[in-house]
Amino acid sequence: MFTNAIVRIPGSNFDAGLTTADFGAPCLDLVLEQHRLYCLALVECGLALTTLDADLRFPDSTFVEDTAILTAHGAILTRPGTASREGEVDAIRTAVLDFFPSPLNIEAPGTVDGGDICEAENHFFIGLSHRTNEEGARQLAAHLASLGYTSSTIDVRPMTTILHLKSGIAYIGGNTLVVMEEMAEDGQFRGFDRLRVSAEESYAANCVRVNDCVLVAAGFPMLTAELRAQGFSPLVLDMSEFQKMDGGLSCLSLRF
Ligand code: CIR
Repeated sequence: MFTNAIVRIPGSNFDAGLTTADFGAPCLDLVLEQHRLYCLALVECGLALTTLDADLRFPDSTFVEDTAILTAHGAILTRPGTASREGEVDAIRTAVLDFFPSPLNIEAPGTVDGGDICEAENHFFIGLSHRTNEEGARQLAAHLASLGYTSSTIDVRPMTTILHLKSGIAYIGGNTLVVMEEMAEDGQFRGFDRLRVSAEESYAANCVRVNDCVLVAAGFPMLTAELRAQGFSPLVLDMSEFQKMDGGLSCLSLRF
């Protein structure tokens, strides 16, 4: 069960963030409205929110997930793998300190984006990506081990359609992984029940279990129906404006 989440309001320069998507520029009014509804959904799921003001120094800073890994046993502040986002961590440290008195850190030359880290019970999958490098993964694995967790790496660099590991997988509890078709046969997932996401719905693989609900992006009816059929309770949210900036549901909050 999660009780809290940290979120950050998108800035007026949100459209100046990084993106590889070709869906056009985000509409700021819609960005703010979708973010408001996302926050409301977290509250409906029982979370108390720490809502940080927009930080115009960092256009991507609403994607707070990339800056920290918050676990039941302790926190790790990351070192994001792209220069324009490195400074976001200083800004998030204060909020994390309110809940975790002595967070661990990823140090240079290691880089880790939280979007590459998928927790499945007491095991963490660490994606090696164009953001999370081998040294970052090594430091993170050592930190996680010191907190009592196991971990393993998955190389997502050959997968050109995803930015982070969690763009393609989500652990939603009950030994169940939602996984995009391209990754579904990875040997590391063999012990899990797998809900496969077809190529045309692959954006929806980035869903998020929050207590009794699974947040799912709107516009992906097959996954939503499959979740329902498997006994999960999908809560559907429009993510169109965040998708334009390569963002998904998980990246908009740090849940703990
Ligand atoms: C970036 O490229 O860093 C942002 N525009 C999107 C980050 C998305 N984060 C995530 O999936 N965890």
